[in-house]
Amino acid sequence: MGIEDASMRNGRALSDQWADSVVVRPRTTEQHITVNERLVLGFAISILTLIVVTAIAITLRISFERITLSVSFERCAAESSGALAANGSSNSKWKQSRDGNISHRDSEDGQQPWRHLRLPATLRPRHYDLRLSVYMENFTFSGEVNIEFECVHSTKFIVLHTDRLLVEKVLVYSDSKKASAMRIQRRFHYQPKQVYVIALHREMKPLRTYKINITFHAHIEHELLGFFRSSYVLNGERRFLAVTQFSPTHARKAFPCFDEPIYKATFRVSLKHESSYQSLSNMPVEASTSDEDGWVTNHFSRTPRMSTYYLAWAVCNFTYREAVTDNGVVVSHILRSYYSRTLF
Ligand SMILES: *[C@@H]1O[C@H](CO)[C@@H](O)[C@H](O)[C@H]1NC(C)=O
Ligand SMILES: *[C@@H]1O[C@H](CO)[C@@H](O)[C@H](O)[C@H]1NC(C)=O
Ligand SMILES: *[C@@H]1O[C@H](CO)[C@@H](O)[C@H](O)[C@H]1NC(C)=O
Ligand SMILES: *[C@@H]1O[C@H](CO)[C@@H](O)[C@H](O)[C@H]1NC(C)=O
Ligand SMILES: CC(=O)N[C@H]1CO[C@H](CO)[C@@H](O)[C@@H]1O
Repeated sequence: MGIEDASMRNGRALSDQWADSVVVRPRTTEQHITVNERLVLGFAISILTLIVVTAIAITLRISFERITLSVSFERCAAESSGALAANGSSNSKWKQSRDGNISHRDSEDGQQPWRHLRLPATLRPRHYDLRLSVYMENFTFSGEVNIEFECVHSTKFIVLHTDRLLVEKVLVYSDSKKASAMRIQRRFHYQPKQVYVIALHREMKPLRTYKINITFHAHIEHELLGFFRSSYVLNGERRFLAVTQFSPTHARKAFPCFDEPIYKATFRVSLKHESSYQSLSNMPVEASTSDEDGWVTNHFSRTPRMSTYYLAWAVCNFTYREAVTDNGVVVSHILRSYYSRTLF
């Protein structure tokens, strides 16, 4: 099956990435460092979990997608009720629609596509260019995403997922008129459905392609969802790493996106971070640039067409020396053996 082949390839690409970055960069200091095997296993397992969950998700595609979406929406509704309390009117409307008053909700949906459980099927993303700067010293990141999408049905609204992201700038371009940005009537975050809505002055037309540029920033939370941080102790020193867990619906916590499995697109990711850290993603590094101030930007090559929850990256501080355990077992070998047990 095509998709499963892709999943194999990606698993392999990721593990090759690991192997490369772990083995290729020897340190000059001959310090003998031992690694807590629990750390190594823990990290391996978190990456493994991602792979396994995505593999399951692909196998059970449609049903899984429906179940997890509704589960997560139920939970998010409960979580966001506090934030919503500030807005009496929208809160009561939202509750009404959740109570199963379908006719009431449907009559509103005509003009307000952001109230749907699913994204309106009016736009289809094709490619994402995602640039992130990761600040490990204060656990924040800022990013810019450029999404190329096709209009399927005429609409004035761009509705895409965001959660916990602070959106700054938004620019929309039509491919036919590259020079000027389209006028935006209003834009807002609609938390009950974890979407960001951009209402344009003029409708977008079917079969045309458009581009949207969004800049945003957010915290790297200490929680196993989205783009989150974790830590371990090495030689009595606490070290941090930041990794992703996007399955099933958490990519929206890392960048604005059409975060439903049916919206498959290609992704090009670049990660900027301090040079004491390394970064990994689904694909190999295509180019790497360093600034004089000790920051590195890794540009990863374009992924195959895939769903958002399949994207993964990590910013960590493993080096070759650290990767060798007491018994001389190399981290990449452990990772490899995990992959081979699950995937091959
Ligand atoms: C709350 O209501 C005000 C005015 O009615 C509106 O401007 C604002 O966007 C609403 N906020 C949310 C979160 O719905
Ligand atoms: C649904 O909403 C309509 C209009 O707001 C109301 O008249 C009706 O009683 C509601 N039905 C249920 C089952 O709540
Ligand atoms: C985090 O650090 C970066 C770089 O030092 C800075 O640009 C950013 O504003 C900081 N963010 C917060 C929330 O302090
Ligand atoms: C990364 O590891 C190196 C040694 O391998 C260490 O000197 C450096 O302080 C670490 N950086 C961070 C941010 O933990
Ligand atoms: C006009 C503008 O800001 N364009 C940017 C959109 O995003 C891409 C990639 O993130 C940038 O390369 C463009 O410069």
